[in-house]
Amino acid sequence: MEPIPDTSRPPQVVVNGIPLIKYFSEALGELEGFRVQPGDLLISTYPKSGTTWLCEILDMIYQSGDLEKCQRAPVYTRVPFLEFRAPGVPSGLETLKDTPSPRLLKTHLPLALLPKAFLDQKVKVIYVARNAKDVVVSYYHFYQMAKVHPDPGTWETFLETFKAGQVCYGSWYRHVQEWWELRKQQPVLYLFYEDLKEDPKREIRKIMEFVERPLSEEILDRIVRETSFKNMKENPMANFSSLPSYIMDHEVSPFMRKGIAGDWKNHFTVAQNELFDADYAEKMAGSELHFRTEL
Ligand code: PPS
Repeated sequence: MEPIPDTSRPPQVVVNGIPLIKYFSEALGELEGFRVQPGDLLISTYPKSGTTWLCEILDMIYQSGDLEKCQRAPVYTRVPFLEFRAPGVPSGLETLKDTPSPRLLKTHLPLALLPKAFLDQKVKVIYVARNAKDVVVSYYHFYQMAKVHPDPGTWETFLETFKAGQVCYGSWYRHVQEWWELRKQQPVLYLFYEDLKEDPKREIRKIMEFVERPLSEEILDRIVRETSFKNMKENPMANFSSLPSYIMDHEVSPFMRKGIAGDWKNHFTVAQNELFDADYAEKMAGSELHFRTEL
């Protein structure tokens, strides 16, 4: 068993009003002057919205469906996570030093904390959004297993913290809306987790078109198959099992947990659901965004 550094569950740190994992907040200084390269593609999401799924799909597209090449390293090395930092493992910026161009980059940062170069140089972005109810359930389990987060407390408390935008990365409501608005200024392909679940082939076609990498029907079918929840859950290069357990403890809750739309129904009480809907209606009033909470 690897030694467990005494670095577990540091309290979150607030930067420009946005709560963050303490270690990630320490990466922001160095990230500020981040230089983008021609051909960079940014994968942006609020946490627990299908990031890893999209990373795997994109790496498969970039490797023209070559399975062996996609096994070359864990997904967090193939697609560096910009603001990632944790004790005893390479940071996102360290990983980037060995990442060849054209690069796939991952972030959860809200626009206020995103390195300026991504906006100034209008880097192509693929954003995936997931309905808030499934996000908060997934996030609750993730807080329990990923010990870079503070203790989530009870489900009831966590739900309130989420609604108040006080979880790491702040308000879901703001995140999904501001990245939606960004479409007006730069190339952003805005996808929905529920659409990917409903018809992965249709959504992967959209992605291929956006990144201008057309592939054969046979390769497309292979990408759909290899990036299914079942296959990714069993794939050690996609399921985060290679991170030390003092960072992610899959025995508490696996990273690849359920991978469905509608699991929130197993967690929300009727009263919690009613209150959530009322608060949601206020926070999303006037938004063009419509989410499906079940399929
Ligand atoms: S993270 O830590 O924020 O980057 O997490 P993220 O990858 O965004 O989201 C994790 C949730 O996505 C589910 N997942 C998938 N669902 C369907 N199909 C595939 N292939 C897939 N891969 C990951 C994962 O199970 C997490 O959701 P929950 O609801 O917890 O199962």
